[in-house]
Amino acid sequence: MVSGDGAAGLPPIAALRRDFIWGVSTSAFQIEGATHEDGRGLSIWDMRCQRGEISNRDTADIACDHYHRYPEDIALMQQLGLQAYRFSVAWPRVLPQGRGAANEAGLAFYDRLIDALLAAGIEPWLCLYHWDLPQALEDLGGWTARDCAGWFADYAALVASRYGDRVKRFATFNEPSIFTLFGYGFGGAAEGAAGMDKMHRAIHHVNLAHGAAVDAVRHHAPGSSIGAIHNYQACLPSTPADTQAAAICDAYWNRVFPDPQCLGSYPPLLQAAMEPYIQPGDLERIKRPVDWFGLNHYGPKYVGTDANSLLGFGFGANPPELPLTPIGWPIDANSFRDVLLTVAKTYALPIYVLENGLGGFDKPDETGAIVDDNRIDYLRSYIGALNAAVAAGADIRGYFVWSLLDNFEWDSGLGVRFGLTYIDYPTLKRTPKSSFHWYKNVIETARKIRP
Ligand code: IFM
Repeated sequence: MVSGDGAAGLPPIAALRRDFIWGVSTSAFQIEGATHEDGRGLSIWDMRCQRGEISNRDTADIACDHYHRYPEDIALMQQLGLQAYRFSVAWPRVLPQGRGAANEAGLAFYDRLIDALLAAGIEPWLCLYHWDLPQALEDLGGWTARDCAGWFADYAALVASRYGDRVKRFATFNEPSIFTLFGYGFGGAAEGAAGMDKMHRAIHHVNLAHGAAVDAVRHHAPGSSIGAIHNYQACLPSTPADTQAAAICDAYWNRVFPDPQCLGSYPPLLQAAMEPYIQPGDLERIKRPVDWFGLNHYGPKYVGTDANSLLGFGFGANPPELPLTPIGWPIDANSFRDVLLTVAKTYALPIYVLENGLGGFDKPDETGAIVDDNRIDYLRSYIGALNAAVAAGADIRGYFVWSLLDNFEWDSGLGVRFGLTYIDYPTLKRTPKSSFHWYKNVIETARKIRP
């Protein structure tokens, strides 16, 4: 155990393990840029950008230009004193058509990245899928096609056999519930048209893909530590009349992936909806042994009944007393503590918090400094809640801030900023924000007081 309570402005960390891992997370499409370089294929998000469906008609063609500037970004990670860095591999960069011939130039980029991380003493955590499905596969039905599970397993095998000598932490999917819910349920994302049949199919095929990828990674990268990353937030009724809507939201948002993956069954509320897609042996194919539970958390969701939504629910009013982030997300660190305890109890796996952070509209002040005290306050209270969950018995082994850099925030484009580092998009200059220096201090303190 370490003791950091009382340090000025720092969160309580006394309950954390000695080997607790401090990190940051990013994803390929959001930071890499170079979307047309070195043989990369197109993804469904390139197409959404090309269709002009992103706020301000932004694209991720350059984003943070991490593809070229990764040495500078690793220097920032070193400055932070990070132990680990979670990134994703862009499937269309290494397999431009999603399957078939691999792209050596794309594979070589991740060799360079991984080697540079290891040389800097930072452990690479590799996520296979952070939403950038190759468009060539979308043309064949994407996640609504059962074959997509096999395409994903082949891709996982390629990645694990290429990097498994150096990478020991693999995640299959980042937030599968978010891209299936928003892609097919609400119908407002890159996966295409909405429809309940499409959504349930996609959910089941992503679950099958997860199970197949776990097996592929175990086989090609023996000894590696494998998990999936779930966006898990309390789904609460906006009014007493919304209780059922909130329960359905909880089943889709929080449970429809981890339940079959870790417990071997779909949540009871969705059992009937999922039944038509389940073939004999599928639940065994999905529930493959994993080593940890990756948890992304931002704040509770208040849910309202909505007869006009395919799903029967939408987002309702937040309680007026709850503070909001600049982009309107509720801030409630106690809810984070409760979610951590629920996940620890339900799935009985070691937990790594692999995303947590605050989205805003940060701007440099007249001196050029980016003072984001609101982000520091948020992170401090959430790390404190994590410490409280550990003290109450949850096995939590690491915490990763979203994100190292401001980046392409999906439909919101480049306008919404989650970074510890400010990106001036016209020049691509990186400037650490106040929160960067604060997080560095948290990590330094935690590591110093370890015996
Ligand atoms: O930017 C996203 C990330 O890609 C997935 N989790 C939530 C973040 C903030 O919206």
